[in-house]
Amino acid sequence: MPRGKFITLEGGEGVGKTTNLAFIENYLKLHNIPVSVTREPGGTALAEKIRKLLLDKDSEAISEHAELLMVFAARAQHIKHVIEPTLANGTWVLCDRFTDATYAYQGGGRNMKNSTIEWLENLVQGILRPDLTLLLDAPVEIGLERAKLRSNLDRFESEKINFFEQVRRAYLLQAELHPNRIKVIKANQALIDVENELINVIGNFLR
Ligand code: T5A
Repeated sequence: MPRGKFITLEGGEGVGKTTNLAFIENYLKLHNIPVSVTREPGGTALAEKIRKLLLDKDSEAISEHAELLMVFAARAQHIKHVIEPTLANGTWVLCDRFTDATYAYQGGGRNMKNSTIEWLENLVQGILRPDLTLLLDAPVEIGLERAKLRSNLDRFESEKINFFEQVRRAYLLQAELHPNRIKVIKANQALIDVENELINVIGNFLR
């Protein structure tokens, strides 16, 4: 049984990841590809508990190092108990955020060194990297407006605008560093146009 492919969906707050996840899942299923959808931080019972702690805006101030280690602790659980067994079983994994989010939020947003993140990435993931990453990109104000309409703001969403500008820049830098893996999708257009761009990129990947 061939190993499944690992696809990740990335982008700043409110760019439409959750909205487009279901669309991508259906598109893959239409092509008879077995796919399992998951998310980060989260994906296992323990990792979901860590997610809750990370997003709680009423928690005590979380240090940058604690935040980084919590993200990777959740990821270690997720990889061992969900991602690796699913891929080994021949099922594709479609994940809402992965380590590019760490480079964007903890690296870009919190100014943690990329070399530190890379060290943890190698420790926790070994050789595991996504086969394809879809980066939804939109001006920060648009994503935040959408996020505000949707629900109460969490601990990350309560950050200042400069934080999100740094997150966006770090994401785009990741795309420049990994042009074969990371495909940038324009997210500030009508949903149907976002979907068409996704079909284009995923169609090329399937071929
Ligand atoms: N985090 C995560 C780290 O700091 N480090 C890490 O390593 C990882 C993995 C997780 C948080 O954790 C941080 C980053 C995050 O802050 P999350 O829930 O995964 O949080 O991320 P959010 O960005 O908060 O997710 P959201 O659900 O807010 O945003 P989405 O999923 O991008 O947006 P979505 O699909 O919910 O859409 C928002 C609204 O916009 C509308 C939708 O209908 C919805 O109402 N919309 C559109 N409207 C018009 N045109 C379009 N094209 C639209 N697309 C969507």
